[in-house]
Amino acid sequence: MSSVDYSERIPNNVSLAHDRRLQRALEQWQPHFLGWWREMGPHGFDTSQVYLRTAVAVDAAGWATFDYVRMADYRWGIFLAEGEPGKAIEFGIHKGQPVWKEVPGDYRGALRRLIVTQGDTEPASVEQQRLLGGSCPSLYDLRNLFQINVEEARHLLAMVYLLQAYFGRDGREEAEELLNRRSGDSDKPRILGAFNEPTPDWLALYMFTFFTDRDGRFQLASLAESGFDPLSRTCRFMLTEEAHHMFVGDTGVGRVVKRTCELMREHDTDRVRPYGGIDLDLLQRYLNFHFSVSLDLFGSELSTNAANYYSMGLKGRFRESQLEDDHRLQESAYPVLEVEEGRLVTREQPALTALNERLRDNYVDDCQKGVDRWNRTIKAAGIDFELKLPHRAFNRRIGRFADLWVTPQGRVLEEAEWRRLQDQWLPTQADRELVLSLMHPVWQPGKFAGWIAPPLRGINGRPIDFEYVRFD
Ligand code: BYC
Ligand code: FE
Ligand code: FE
Repeated sequence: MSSVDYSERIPNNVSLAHDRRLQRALEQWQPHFLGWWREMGPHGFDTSQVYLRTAVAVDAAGWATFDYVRMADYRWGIFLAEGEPGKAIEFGIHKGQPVWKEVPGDYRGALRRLIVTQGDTEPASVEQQRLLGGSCPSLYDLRNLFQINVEEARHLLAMVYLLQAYFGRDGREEAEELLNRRSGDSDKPRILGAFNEPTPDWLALYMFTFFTDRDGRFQLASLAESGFDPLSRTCRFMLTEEAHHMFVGDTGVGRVVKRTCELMREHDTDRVRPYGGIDLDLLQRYLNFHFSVSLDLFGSELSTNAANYYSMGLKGRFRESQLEDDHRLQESAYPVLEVEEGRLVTREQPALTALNERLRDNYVDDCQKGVDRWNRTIKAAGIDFELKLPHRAFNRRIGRFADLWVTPQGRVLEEAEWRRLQDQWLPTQADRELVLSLMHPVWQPGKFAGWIAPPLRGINGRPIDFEYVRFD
């Protein structure tokens, strides 16, 4: 493997030391990035020592180095997964040609757009989670939050590297803009919808990392198939980090479910609010919200953008190389849910334009597995309740269902009727207040807030009562 130069300010395996132009661009950008991190990164923990995983190389030993790090001293690196000699483009009209080491001139705009959209989500999530440290349910959870935050900031750097190394002046301008937009800002919002929604509490964080980081997983996996080799290799390495983000969401929601079930059993009631718990109905409403806004992130069901990205060889399907077809899709069809005279029906559509929907299908299947795990916990507690993914047409803002008023069960209603019932389906003001009222920080090692169960095990083989964060 290529060696990592530790002597540099930015640990990397991209030969930064030998690229003066890129160095200069990054040296300009880096202070702005650090300014952004101070202003918009985790609030109030600059001097804390956090037991973090830092990537210092891309091999098994280097990508998961654990140690205490002062938040203010964190060093973000630029890493690409190892290249494969002789690699060919897997799909689209250039299938079989060698992968590109430079940006193909004709596709420059499309590629830049994909990279900017991906890059924009990373700092957005950090901004959304900025205040959560102050209400952590445990030091274990606090550490996991910061792990995610530093890695999302690294993902920003990963996209900025591509912009600065391969896109010249307009790439540098885009890199600056990534630091200028702000989640939820009315003048300069983040690009995609879900990244402008607030993440005001830890239940929202777990739902976000389960549902929205999982969109990240599927988008990154598609970009990892790219014929533009630097993008592919960057995304491959990002995916290794992404797994932990989804783990935090999966186990986070799972632990809330577990605690709720314990309280239900102990007090023989499904009304656990008086006992400091979060009821299953409320969990379902949070789930409905986060699932539906995350579905929007896949774009329109039929999209010529998606078709073009694929044909150009820029963005593939999930696990493209494992699929058995012609990898061009000019002739094939794919079933897509549509609206006809106010009814939902499935129709065959050209597979190329249906690629967003196909990726959304892969995503929904994966989400269902997590929901099944949570339901096993509920069942094991002897409780008759099932969490469910709402219908994919429910509460959508993007695509063909955006103008439709669909229930979580998939029934199309009139707007007024839907609005009358929406408090059953989406988090209410009272739900939000209840959850916020539970958000008191727990700072003692091994202690957990009363609304969430402890995890099964600690991080990196450490015990659950390990001092994951030290305060000065
Ligand atoms: N909100 O042709 P269409 C992650 C726009 S998450 C607002 O259907 P396309 C992470 C669209 O831009 C992964 N606007 O869309 C997770 C287009 O705009 P124009 C992020 C939206 O292009 C947690 C118009 O609507 N990565 O990493 O086929 C924490 C028509 O769109 C939305 C990527 O997204 C929306 N939800 O597909 C941290 C990968 N959806 O042309 C990080 C890169 C669509 O009218 N992005 N629009 O101005 C893409 O591949 C595509 O841009 C999309 C959209 C899949 C997002
Ligand atoms: Fe990310
Ligand atoms: Fe993530």
